[in-house]
Amino acid sequence: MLPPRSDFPADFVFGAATSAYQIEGSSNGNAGASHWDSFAATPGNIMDDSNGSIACDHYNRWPEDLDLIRDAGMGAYRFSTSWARVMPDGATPNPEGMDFYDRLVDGMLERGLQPHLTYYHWELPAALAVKGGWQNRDIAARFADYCVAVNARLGDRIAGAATLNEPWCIAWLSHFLGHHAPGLRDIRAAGHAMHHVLLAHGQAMSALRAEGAKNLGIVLNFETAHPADDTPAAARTAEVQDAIYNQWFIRAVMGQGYPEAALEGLRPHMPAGWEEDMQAIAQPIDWLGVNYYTRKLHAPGAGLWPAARDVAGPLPKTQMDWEIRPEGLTEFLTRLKRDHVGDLPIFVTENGMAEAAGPDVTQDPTRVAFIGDHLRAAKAAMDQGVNLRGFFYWSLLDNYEWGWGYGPRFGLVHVDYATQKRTPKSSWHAMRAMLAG
Ligand code: IFM
Repeated sequence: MLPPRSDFPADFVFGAATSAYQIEGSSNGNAGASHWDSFAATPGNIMDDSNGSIACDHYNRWPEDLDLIRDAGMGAYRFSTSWARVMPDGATPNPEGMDFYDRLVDGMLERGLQPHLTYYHWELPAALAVKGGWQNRDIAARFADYCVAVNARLGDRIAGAATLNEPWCIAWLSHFLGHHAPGLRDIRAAGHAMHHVLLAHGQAMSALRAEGAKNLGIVLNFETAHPADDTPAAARTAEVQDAIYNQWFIRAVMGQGYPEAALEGLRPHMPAGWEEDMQAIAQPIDWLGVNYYTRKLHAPGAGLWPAARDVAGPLPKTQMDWEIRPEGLTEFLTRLKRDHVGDLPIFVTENGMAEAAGPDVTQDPTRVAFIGDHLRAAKAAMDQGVNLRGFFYWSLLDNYEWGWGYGPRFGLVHVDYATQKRTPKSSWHAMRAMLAG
């Protein structure tokens, strides 16, 4: 059961989110190769050996997809531009790629949808990846140039823009844990990427401001880090994980410096002179995007820093075994207000769950309950004074779930990947009923 629309202010934004590589089909329209194409082509990286070359064929089917958002009664669409589509070699604009996003934004406006742009949701051009990608300091200037080029084409029509989606995934998950492109497990690579991703954010913010771009922010992901038991060692392990995941990025962006509990392991592996970049990183933002899904239980592991291992928790789980814990959303929103952003506008830019399709693909009762519980958790934070302005469900469509391939289904709308047929699920109907008020 979803809460009534009237629980939220009239100008509260309800929308759905997607990202380019996960839905467009990277083989469409002369996009350049990205590091996700090569990561997916490497044996053992993707559970079902799939890639994003076709995905949901959104490149060709976008009018139908935008209709689905409008027909659900939503007012906004959070989408991303693909760097590799817009600049196949990482630097030279591709008119065909720019034209696609131009049509897409016009299509949103024609349907009364606010376009909420994310500049980077992970498809780094392969040409930049081979030069070291996020390990190479030069990426910051390249990223700023890319943002300026996209802004020059779309900036007059978008409602707001985020530089990056989930820098924890871009840096830590991809360079330390090895689960995402480029698939590295190297602490020095991670230390460099953890810093350069933020430098890229800061330089892009400055460059976009110089162009007169408005309503700029960043989207960070937060995951509750609890100790697996009540020993001091487990508490310490969770504290380090919390620093890496939940504090590193927001503290740097807000000018609060990197957390010591993460620096203690990363300091020797940071790029030379990183301290001098902290001011360039801490550019004022107009809003913060919060992605929230789950919590993890952390226990001390054997071996080297950060010597942690995850322990399965007792709560109900999604198709990906992620614990469902709505109160974590209230906790993060109130914590962000208290410790980092004060009254800055916040959007929940992603929240959702993977639920396997049953014999009747339209039935997703667990997702309906999930959305209702998380909307109530968001409202609870607002009741405690959090300046929350909107909620975007992840995701509009079932899509390519990165290393998990096409198995997990996050969509309000089912996608039959063989036929590309879209079928709204009961969660889509529940959202529509709620928004119809
Ligand atoms: O699918 C991803 C998305 O690309 C980024 N945030 C989390 C989602 C679910 O894993």
